[in-house]
Amino acid sequence: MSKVKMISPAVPNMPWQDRADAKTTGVSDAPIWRYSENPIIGRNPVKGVARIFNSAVIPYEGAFIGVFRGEQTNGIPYIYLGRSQDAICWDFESEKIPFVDEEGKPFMPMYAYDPRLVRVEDTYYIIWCQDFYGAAIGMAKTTDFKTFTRIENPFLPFNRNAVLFPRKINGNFMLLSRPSDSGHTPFGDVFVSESPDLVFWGKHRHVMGKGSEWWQSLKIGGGAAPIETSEGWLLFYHGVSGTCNGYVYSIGGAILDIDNPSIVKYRCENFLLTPEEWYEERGFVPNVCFPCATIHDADTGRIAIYYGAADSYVGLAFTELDAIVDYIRENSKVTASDTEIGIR
Ligand code: BMA
Repeated sequence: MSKVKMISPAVPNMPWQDRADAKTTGVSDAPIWRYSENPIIGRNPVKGVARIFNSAVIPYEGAFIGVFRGEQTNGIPYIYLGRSQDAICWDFESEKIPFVDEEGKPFMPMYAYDPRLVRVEDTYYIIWCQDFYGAAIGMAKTTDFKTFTRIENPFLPFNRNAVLFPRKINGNFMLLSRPSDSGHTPFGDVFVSESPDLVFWGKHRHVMGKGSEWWQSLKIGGGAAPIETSEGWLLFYHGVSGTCNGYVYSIGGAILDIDNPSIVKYRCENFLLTPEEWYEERGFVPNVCFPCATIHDADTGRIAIYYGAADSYVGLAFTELDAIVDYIRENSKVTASDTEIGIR
């Protein structure tokens, strides 16, 4: 039983491997380790799909379901549905998710990438990046994973990395996002916006900016849906370093205030995971660890982090709630722009 309480359902069948059994390399002393059988999804996983990465999974009806960024062989990314008994071996649908609009007519974005999957009350929401006269946030909902109804884009272009909170806060849906440009965006802070109905969005607040630490000094972006805990919202996000040889994406950790998540309580100055293994360092885009989801069990405090690796594979890493919260707190460095309410 952990000291810090996780406020979410128990998931006793979640994937897990003890640190002692995992193959852990480490420049990092963070309490996080990779699954020894990584990557869990290799190349050419579906006919016509060259790579799956940056994908999100969730417990569903005693097993697991997920939305996967599938880069087709023509180079255009779309979202594919996958199912799994153990959240490690995945079976994918051969066709991309057939969205419909609110009138039931087919809707297929020009492209769709980096999906997140979040349950709020009895509905599952998929949030991704799609074209809206430039890179913007797409959104859809489902209750049965058969009908996927597109909701209108929440924000103007350009924006990416939208992550919904798993419950309403003070009666409103809350969405993290990262305003951007329509290219490879050499800047970026995380903001939060709220909505009573997923149609009208406002009360935009700055959550946290790129850090002075070099691993996150170019830009940051929300990662997995925040995990509700007795210490606040535990957020795994990505931080980017702009080196002379390209961007390097690492995983960072922060804890946001439970009632007002624009306030950062703790933010770890060290990365938690950075590209070190072959599948993170070598691929379509080298040196990328890009978290998009966690599966976590309230009874044990175990957390499995799903991350895209080198824009080519999906990797799995594990941590425990008490240890990761302690590590983030012990190594926390927050700035005035982190701790303020985020309105100007
Ligand atoms: C970002 C996004 C991610 C990708 C990353 C590294 O801008 O497009 O999908 O993983 O770049 O290429």
